[in-house]
Amino acid sequence: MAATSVELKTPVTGSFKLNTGLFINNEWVPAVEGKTFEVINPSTEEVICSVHEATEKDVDIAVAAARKAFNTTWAETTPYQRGLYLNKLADLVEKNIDLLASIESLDNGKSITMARGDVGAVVGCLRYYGGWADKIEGKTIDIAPDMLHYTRPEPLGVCGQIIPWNFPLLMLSWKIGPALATGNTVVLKTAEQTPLSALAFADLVKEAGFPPGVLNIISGYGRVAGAALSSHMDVDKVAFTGSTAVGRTIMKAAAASNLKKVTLELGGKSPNIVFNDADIDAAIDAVNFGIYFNHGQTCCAGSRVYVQEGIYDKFIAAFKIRAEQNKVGDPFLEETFQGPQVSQLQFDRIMGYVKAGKDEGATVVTGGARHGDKGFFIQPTIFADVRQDMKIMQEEIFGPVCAIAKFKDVEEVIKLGNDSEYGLAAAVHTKDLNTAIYVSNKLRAGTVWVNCYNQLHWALPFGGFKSSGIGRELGELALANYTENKSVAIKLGQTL
Ligand code: TXE
Repeated sequence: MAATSVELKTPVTGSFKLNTGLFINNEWVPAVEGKTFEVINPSTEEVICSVHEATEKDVDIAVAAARKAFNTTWAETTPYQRGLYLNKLADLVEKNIDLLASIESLDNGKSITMARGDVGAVVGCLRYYGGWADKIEGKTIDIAPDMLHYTRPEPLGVCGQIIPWNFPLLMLSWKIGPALATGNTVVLKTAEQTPLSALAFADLVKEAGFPPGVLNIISGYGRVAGAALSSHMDVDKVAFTGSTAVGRTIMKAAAASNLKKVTLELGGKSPNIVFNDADIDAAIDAVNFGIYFNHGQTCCAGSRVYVQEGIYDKFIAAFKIRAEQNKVGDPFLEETFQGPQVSQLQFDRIMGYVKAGKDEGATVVTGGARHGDKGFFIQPTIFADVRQDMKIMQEEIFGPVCAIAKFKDVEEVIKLGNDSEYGLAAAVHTKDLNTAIYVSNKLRAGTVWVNCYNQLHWALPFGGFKSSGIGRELGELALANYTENKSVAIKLGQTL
């Protein structure tokens, strides 16, 4: 049988032990079929370790554990106590910030400073939803004098949660926070590219005192464990973040099985619009952060940049200088801004888009090649004079590749901005309040930033219009995606 733990080392933490089994019922168990898979360090292309791979049988066991907890211990836990557990977990995450951030840098390749930022946001998210746990209220509705009507928001039951590799721990917190606060139990499957930080996190779940089975975390492949979760007859909801193609598959599986509830947070191709009157230095910082943050592996990346004609040439010249200053390299160096892409597959996909941009005749302003000769590093790349019909303007690249085009006026840029199957995010840079509000209102996107970019917060709902998804995560709105309303009507005046 494969070992269920491994000794790892990072420059920040030194050596530490990591459990590599499946976390079910607060225990580390091996996968039933004994399968494992290798986890690759994207900075070196070397194997970090192997972890246990959940297959259908393991998903059944995890779902049964979650169901039992839902019907027993978790049902008997008061909302206040649920909040305390989430707060305790947040405290433990905060205490272990260096460990968790280092594992993220090792496995995902994001810079250690960014990874610490992610873990800080995990803490905030868990505390936020811990705060909500005892504030989830129904209504009394006055309908008739001889009746009492009230509503109860009740938990859905067992939630399957499938997360991607771009923000492994942060996506986990967005998913489990509202689910656990509202009294659900969870089976969460991490992305096969980045299972490690969630394994370290699972130890903290146990330490925080959650009853066994409330939160189960499994490593595994999408087409095996992910498919088993989304088609499971005893899973009441599936929450997914990932590609639009897989989102469609999950929805079909939900429909074909037990019509489980579905929330989806999918791809994007977000427009980032810069008007002539914008503060150009601030706009360049925002455009730079909008596309290159997390190596462009952000669903809301500002990957389509539209610059008004009066400042177009000046903007491109200044943005080139700014993008070339981004420090690309070893994620464990404090000054690094951009690490490697997550995998060979993602690297190849992105380089394919870079080639398509060149082939279709867009102008390479900077970058356009790999960085170094080892690891999945790509130079921050800017394409200018990109036509609206080019592949790099239409499709999600999910890498450090920015496509820029010129526009004349407000109405034209609204049309261009909305010319996408996606509608996750958008941004407007201008000093004119009227332009800012008018354009924000007209853009079909779940989030619009004005004079900033990527300003996410656990209290602010996030999600997509059009093919960018269904439902909202974060904020109070996420709670509704984890509860069912029950209406109770009581006839009064009778002896019970
Ligand atoms: O995503 P997948 P991939 C986009 C981005 C990227 C592209 C492909 O454009 O280039 O998707 O990335 C699980 N049933 N985003 O291939 O496959 C899988 O195991 C159930 C946007 O990595 O969607 C993983 O846990 N689950 C994005 C998760 O889905 C399945 C984040 C995401 O993997 C499954 C990531 C199946 N049949 C990629 N197949 C965002 N919105 O932030 C896979 N999975």
